[in-house]
Amino acid sequence: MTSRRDFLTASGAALIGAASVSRVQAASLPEAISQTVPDTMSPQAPPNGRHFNPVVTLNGWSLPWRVKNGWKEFHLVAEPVVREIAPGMKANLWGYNGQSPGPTIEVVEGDKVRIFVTNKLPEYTSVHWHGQILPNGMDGLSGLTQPPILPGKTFVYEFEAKHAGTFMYHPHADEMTQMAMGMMGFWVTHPKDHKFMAVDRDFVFILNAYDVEPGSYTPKVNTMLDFNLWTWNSRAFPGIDPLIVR
Ligand SMILES: [Cu+2]
Repeated sequence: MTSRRDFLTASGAALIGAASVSRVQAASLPEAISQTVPDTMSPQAPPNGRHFNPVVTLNGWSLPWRVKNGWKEFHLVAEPVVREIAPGMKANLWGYNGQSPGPTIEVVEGDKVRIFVTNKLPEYTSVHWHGQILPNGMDGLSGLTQPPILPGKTFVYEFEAKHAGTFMYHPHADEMTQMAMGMMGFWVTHPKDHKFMAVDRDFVFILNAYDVEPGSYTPKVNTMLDFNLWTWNSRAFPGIDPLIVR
């Protein structure tokens, strides 16, 4: 799905954003693919690597990767996004690669994974790979296991996907603001044996909540309980797609 022309364009864009890596390194960043619509992407058979049965992300999508020297490389971009919560209602959220939730990352048990995270937010961020067994320095807790990723910078996470399961990723940096603004996404580590507990279709969705006052577009991030929008993957009726198994 990546044309050579698209790749060159994206590399150019990455050069501007990735101030912490040299121009030579930036030119070798994987393409930062973005999604402009809240559509449910049909599952894509993995183009390389070991086989798995891809999940379907409700009103979302899975992030393409490239393989480089045995590592699966992804490029996440933390950024402000406009998410259509339902037809006729758009919200100013924060997310990844154009949407909230961010794209689903799908790997196979035992994969070596490298994720480039570029920060295009107006403040620092980090990514915590919730539930993964990984080296402490890759755990994404800004101020504790790493310095925060400053605006315009790119941080590289590397670890092996040790155990199969459905997980999430989210910032550990100004958490109350960033998660209330929609920063979250799925991580699915498929079992080595793709026939293990096989199902016809595996859907991933998270129930999240926002407080967006009528007439406004931006969530009130200090709201703790009195949310007025209960959403599935940052999407509300009648915008939630049906779960089509076959
Ligand atoms: Cu967590």
